[in-house]
Order: sequence, then structure tokens, then C-alpha cells
Amino acid sequence: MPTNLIVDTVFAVDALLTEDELGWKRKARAFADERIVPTIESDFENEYFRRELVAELGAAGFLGMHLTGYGCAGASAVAYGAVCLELEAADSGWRTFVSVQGSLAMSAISKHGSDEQKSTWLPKMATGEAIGCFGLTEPGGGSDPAAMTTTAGPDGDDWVLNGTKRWIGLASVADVAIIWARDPEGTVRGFVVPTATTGFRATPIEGKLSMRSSIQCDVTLDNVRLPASAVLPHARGLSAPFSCLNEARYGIVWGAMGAARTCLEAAVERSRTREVFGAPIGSRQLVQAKLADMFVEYEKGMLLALHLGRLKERGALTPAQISVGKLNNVREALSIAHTARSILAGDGITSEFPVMRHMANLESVRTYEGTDEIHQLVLGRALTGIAAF
Ligand code: TGC
Repeated sequence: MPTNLIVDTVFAVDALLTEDELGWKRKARAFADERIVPTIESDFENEYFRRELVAELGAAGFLGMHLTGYGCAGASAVAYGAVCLELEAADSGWRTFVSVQGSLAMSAISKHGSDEQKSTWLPKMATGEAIGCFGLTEPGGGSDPAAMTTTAGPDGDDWVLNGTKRWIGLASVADVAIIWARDPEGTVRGFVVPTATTGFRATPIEGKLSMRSSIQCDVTLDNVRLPASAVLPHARGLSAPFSCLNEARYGIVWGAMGAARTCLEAAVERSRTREVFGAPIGSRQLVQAKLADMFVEYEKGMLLALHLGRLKERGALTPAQISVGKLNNVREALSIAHTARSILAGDGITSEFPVMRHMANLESVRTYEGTDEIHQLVLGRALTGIAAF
């Protein structure tokens, strides 16, 4: 069976996309197949971030593609989701790159920045000439950004930043960091920080067994002095960084289904070709039951992603709805990866198949941008009106 037959059956999700959206999807799939898949196993093994792909992602128009103006494509939410799907079908690390660049760093500037900040950074970030990162999370409170201790103190016309951030994607290769810090009144403010600024230091976190083709860092801000023009003028309070997290979480809803699809395809292919007890394992009812359950969850996840995308295009997507998508699709993608690994048996733990790599990556995806538990609590609050954080 051709591998893409799976996606074209049952609910025919591709048939629900516009020609423009299908064009983006095909372009991303070709990019993933030609530029990521051939080297991803060794890059993952060697913890190698393939820097040259950044400009190629920019040339393809994927960086900040859902934004409008300043060199960005102004594509639909579904087109962006479809690109996330195809990139993550190759590896979560590269979907993460596109998310950090477009959904977090560029979105922060686009939503909350001045005209000068937009014209300085967005065109360069859209082409990949400049890499951005997003410094929100701190060592003392990943799930609780309100526990933020990084400070921004005014000093004459300047601001001076002090503090530490953790798990900041791409920070050590970034040209610009969006840093969130508290001002003396306790209000969370955002700052556009060129990473060459004295006092900014990013150190890659070592020993990761997940997202190994990507980079996550500890960041220290030691008396980082910035001009008044560095503050994001339209960002006040935690709702500003959360508005960017909404964008990134939305991309994950789609991306996770890409990882799931690759695992499902590997399991289907194996079930047709691997013979045990004198017959293909796919002829066994137990294996077919597993495949059917994986497939049902994959198709449901795709329909959920598409529904959220259409809501987003109408400006009607709520944070609670995004939580449904992030919680469900990552949880089910991980379950699909686990089941695929069981169908592949011992070979499933090797890098001959992409399944274990996706499974390891999805553990990170399950944790960042709001853990399962955080999204359960967001939904618990939406249902009961009671916050149980
Ligand atoms: P609370 O502190 O009471 O509210 C603060 C303000 O934020 C508003 N808000 C939102 N606004 C827009 N979208 C959302 N999703 C929002 N969630 C909250 C809220 O209305 C309030 O506004 P205002 O105007 O009243 O001040 O926060 P809360 O009680 O609403 O939320 C608590 C909780 C636990 C849900 C929230 O803290 C949360 O989502 N925690 C998880 C944080 C998280 O996802 N962290 C991961 C960050 S990942 C990352 O930084 C980059 S990973 C990629 C990489 O760099 O590699």
C-alpha cells in the first residue's frame, strides 16, 4: 500500500483543504522528504542542528507564514497547520524550529511590537537570515509563568534585565530573543533582545534523549542593558506571552498528527511484510485491531486539527479549544507511537525505523507549551468555573 493512502482514506481530510492549502502541504511534504528525512536519523543520533536548513525553510516561505506583511506569506491557519503536520512527520525538532521562529518570536513582535521592531526583525526572520527565540520559562516554574522572577529595571532611558530562563529553544543560535520580565510594578513586559547584547548568555542543555536534532538552552541575563526602544509597546501582563503560546499550541495540534502518521505508516507497512508463524502479522486479528485503533485516533486528530483551524480563521478559536487539541492530539500521537513500536517488535527500538525517535520527541511535545495536566486543568476550569491549578 502506498504510504500516503492512509491519509487519503475514510475522512479524506485532504479533500477538505483548498487548493492553496494543498499547495503548502505538498511543498512542506517535499521539503521534509528531500531535506530532513535523508539525514534526520544521524542528526538525531549526533545531536546535530542542521543550520543550513533555516534559510531553506525561509525560502520556502514557512517562517511566520501565517503572519501578514513584512515579507510574511499571510497564509491561512489551516495552511500553516498542514505545514506543521508535514514537517513533524519528518521530525518534531524541525516543526519546533518553525514554531519557535514563527509562532513565538515573530508572533510576539507582530502582535505586540512597534513598527520599528517589526520592520527591523520580521523580514529577516521570515527569510531565516535572523533566528529568534522566546524566553518565558524559568527554572523555578515551567507550568507557572506567573512565578517569573526575571526583572526589568528602568535606568534612565534604558532597561536593565536580570534573571535566568530554561528550556529556551534555539537560544544559542538565535540572533534575537523575546524576553519576558517583570517591571518594578510587577507587570510582565516583553523585550526584543539582540543576543549579542553584553550579559546575554545561552548554554545548550546537554543529555537530552528527545528533540536531539534541535537545541534547547539555559539563558542567563546578567545586567543586560537595552534602549527604551527594545520594549514591546503593546505587551503588558502575562496574557501577552500567552497569546503567543496559543499560536504555538495550535501548530502542535497539527504537528503531532504528522509524527503519528509516520508511526502509523511504519506499522502498516510492517504488518504487510513481516511474517511470523507462517503468515504476515497483518493477517492476525490482534494486529489489525491495533492498526484500526491507531487509525481511528489519527483520523479523529486530523478532523480536530482541521476544525480548530477553521475556527481560528474565523477568529473564533478559544484557549480552551486549543487545550482540547493539544491535549488530545499529542496524547494520541504518543499512544500511536507506542502501539506502532509494539507491532515492530524488537526492530522498533532501532533507528532503522523512525518510531522510537518520534516517541522520544513526543515526550517533549507532551511537556512543552503546557503539559497534559495543565491542559486538563484549563478544561476543568472551563467546565466547572473553578481554577484548580
Ligand atoms: P493567570 O496567571 O491568572 O493569567 C494571566 C493572564 O493571562 C491570561 N491568559 C491567557 N491569555 C491568552 N491565552 C491564554 N491561553 C491564556 N491563559 C491565561 C489570563 O486571562 C490573564 O489575563 P489578565 O488580563 O486577567 O491578566 O493565568 P491563568 O490562571 O489563566 O493560567 C494558568 C495556567 C496554568 C493555565 C497558565 O499559567 C499556563 O498555561 N501555564 C502553562 C505555561 C506553559 O505552557 N509553559 C510552557 C512554555 S513553552 C515555551 O515557553 C517555549 S517552548 C518552545 C521552545 O522554546 O523550544
